[in-house]
Amino acid sequence: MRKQDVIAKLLPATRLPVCSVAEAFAPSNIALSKYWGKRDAELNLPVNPSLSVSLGRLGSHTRLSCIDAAQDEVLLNDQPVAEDDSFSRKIVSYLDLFRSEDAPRLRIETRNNIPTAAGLASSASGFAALAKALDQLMGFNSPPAQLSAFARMGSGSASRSIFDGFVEWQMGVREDGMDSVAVRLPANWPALRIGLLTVAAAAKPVGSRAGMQRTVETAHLYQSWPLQANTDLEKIREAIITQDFTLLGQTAERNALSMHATMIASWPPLLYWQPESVAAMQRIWQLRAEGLPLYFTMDAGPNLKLLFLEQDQAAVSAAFPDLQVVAPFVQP
Ligand code: 2P0
Repeated sequence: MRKQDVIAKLLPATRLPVCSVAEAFAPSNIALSKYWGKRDAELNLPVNPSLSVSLGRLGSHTRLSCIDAAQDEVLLNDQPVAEDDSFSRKIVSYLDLFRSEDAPRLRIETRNNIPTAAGLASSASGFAALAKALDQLMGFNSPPAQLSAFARMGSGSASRSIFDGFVEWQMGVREDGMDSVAVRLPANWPALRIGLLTVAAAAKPVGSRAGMQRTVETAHLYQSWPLQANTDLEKIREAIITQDFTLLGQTAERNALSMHATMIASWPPLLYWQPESVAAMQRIWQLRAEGLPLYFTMDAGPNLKLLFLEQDQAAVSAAFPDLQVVAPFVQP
């Protein structure tokens, strides 16, 4: 199904702004049980459910304002972005899904306070903030599940960035994807810490979208991924409910490495790691062997996200002095 057809069933035919300015924030998120592979590339419907933790105040802030101009204006971190840049084109075609042709053009100002070099997906928080701001501007008053589905149409992982805390993106079974939405889990974990370890800042050669498509199409190993992902998600959920950090860390680390195994088994091979990534993994395994409860997860890039508890923060920071530590459940 086309995005336009799904949206046409949910929103009025005439879609015009009800106010001239709207703004919203959405957090970045780190998946503990990953999304990798689509069953529908048009609607970003996943092959498997995933579970993430949102990063509190690290994320994207988006402001939309109506302007008297022939074209939309896109700014990223206060810098104008050219109309033909892929970033601008993605945003404008996303907006076009939700507005009438004669709706006023918009200035779209996005600010990310995510360390860009850390390899955190800004598309997740970016599309979630855009979906929220647009919903206000147009007066749609979408319930959270609908907002999550709208964000997903921009980028799959954005469905999770609509919410704070632990978030599960249910894969759904419907053709229109309206049951493929995220929900917040009713649990907090104030002692949980996430360390952003930047080992290489270079842009990744293959983006997530193309990478997951290549994996689905070429890696035989991918056949085992849905089972692994479903099993891991259940364990992560249990770990969160029982606050079992060992189960959380072990499962998240193995889930990430299993995902990377399917990437490596693609053709041409997809290896997102740098030598420094492997050195960091080995250091973590060494520290763990010495008794430090420290685990990691990784996404489609060379950097690591460390998982540990508040009580071990000094020991972890001593081993990784440049670590940026996030406390997802602690209000700053
Ligand atoms: C995740 N990633 O669960 C996984 C783990 C990367 C590795 O979600 O094509 O940018 O926009 O739906 O959401 C990154 O994929 O891809 C991602 P699209 P997206 O966090």
